Amino acid sequence: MDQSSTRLTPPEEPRAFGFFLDGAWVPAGDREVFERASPGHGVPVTRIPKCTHEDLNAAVASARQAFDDRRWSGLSGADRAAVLLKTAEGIRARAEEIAYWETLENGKPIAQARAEVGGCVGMFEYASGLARSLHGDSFNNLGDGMFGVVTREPVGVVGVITPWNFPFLILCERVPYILASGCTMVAKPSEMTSATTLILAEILHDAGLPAGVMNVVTGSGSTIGQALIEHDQIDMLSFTGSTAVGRRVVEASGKSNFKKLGLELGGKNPQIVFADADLEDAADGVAFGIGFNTGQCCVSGSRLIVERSVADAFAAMVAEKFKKIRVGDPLDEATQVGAITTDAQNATIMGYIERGQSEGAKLLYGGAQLDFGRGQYIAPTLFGDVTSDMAIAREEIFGPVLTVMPFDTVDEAIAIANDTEYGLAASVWTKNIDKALMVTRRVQAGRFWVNTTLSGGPELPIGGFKQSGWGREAGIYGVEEYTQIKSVHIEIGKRTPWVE
Ligand code: TXE
Repeated sequence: MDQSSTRLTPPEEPRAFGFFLDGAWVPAGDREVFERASPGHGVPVTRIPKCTHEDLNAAVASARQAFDDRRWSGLSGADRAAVLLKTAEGIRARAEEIAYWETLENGKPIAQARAEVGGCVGMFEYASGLARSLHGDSFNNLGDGMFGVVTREPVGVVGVITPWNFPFLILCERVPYILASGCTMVAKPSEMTSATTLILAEILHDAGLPAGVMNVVTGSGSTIGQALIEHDQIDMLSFTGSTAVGRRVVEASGKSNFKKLGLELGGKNPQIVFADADLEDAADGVAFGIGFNTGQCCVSGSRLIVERSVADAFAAMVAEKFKKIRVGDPLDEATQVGAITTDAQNATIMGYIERGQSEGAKLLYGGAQLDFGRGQYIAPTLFGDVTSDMAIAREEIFGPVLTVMPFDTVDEAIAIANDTEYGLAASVWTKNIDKALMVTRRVQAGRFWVNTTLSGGPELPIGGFKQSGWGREAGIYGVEEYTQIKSVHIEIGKRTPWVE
């Protein structure tokens, strides 16, 4: 990595990683290796081992042993907090390295990657407080003969499967909360973007996390991922990815040990814009909501639902914003929108753009690949004349493609917003408090934004309604997900005999 000049360049040679087992690196050895090319540059950047089933079993056994002997859950919250805080420092110290590899494997702009890493420091700092404040409850109202206590205990060994769109951020929305609760874990990142998960394992180790508390296995979803979701020594599984694989996770849990599940799946998220909104702000927010991370966010605002009286003018304002977005080399500081992360995703997005046109939608802006000589890029794309039966209006495209649908009444806006199997996120733009509250109450989504979009932080939980998932990550809610509750009944004084 050339850090001396302001313009970063891809590495000369791909960086070879091992995987992380029982507190130590295991080199790839004679295992097959997955070579990942940077989607922004088309050159190989990392080499990641394809773990075997034996590797996975060893990782699960290590996490199991570390949980069962209480080397982590038996510590005080203060001791766990100390490790999490030291990890936050470690991430800060290695922030530039993490952002660089994240950008190379994912294709997101380096400035964005840096900001995400900063956010992850905050996740660890916030979760360290939760390790100390996590508590149960007591019942002093059961009569003089009984005292009741409800304790929270860590669920056990947690499997964490993450996707390629936010490899480090999504991981850090889970790991500190899992560790704060006292659980141990086995993480499996996407085969496309494993580097920063492996780096985090090393940072945690250096911060004093006991061996075996966090293990990382690398490899494909269909082999190692599938074995992890079926594993009967995994007590809970946190899965983030497609709804199709989410369904397999539910089936695997039912067929194995009924492991507890946390699922964050797809979204087709509405942006509702009323004529009384600050339209300049709204146009900027809508462009950000679909342009950010090239629309490859589960919470991307991919459906613009706009009041008819301003619909055409507002679509023109959004198109104007699209025109000005700086798309290009992810390693360039000034880039706002980078490359499409995988070849398959690139083909999927271009397929939807073609389908939108063949189904009769009107292409208002974009719609084409951008040629920068290397890498794969798609222009932010805007479709008008969209009807609710079209695939581009219903299916998660996971790319920079925005559809516009007009509405006439508040009820109609809410009905269009809720006309989807998903319920991950939604935004409303209006200066009218009644409309804002009505829409916030009635639109089914786990995250809601009023006059903004895609904001977040460690305090507020993340998760979906309907087919967007189960459970919540982050905040106090996130740490509680990784606990189970025990009711303790304590008799006071002499027992009333059953047998006289
Ligand atoms: O996701 P997958 P993919 C959506 C998005 C995208 C599509 C496909 O629409 O176009 O999914 O992306 C692991 N058992 N989202 O193929 O396959 C896999 O290795 C266990 C939305 O990348 O769901 C990776 O670590 N694990 C989503 C993770 O699951 C399996 C974010 C996600 O991969 C597995 C990502 C199996 N059988 C994609 N198969 C969002 N909404 O945030 C795969 N995996």
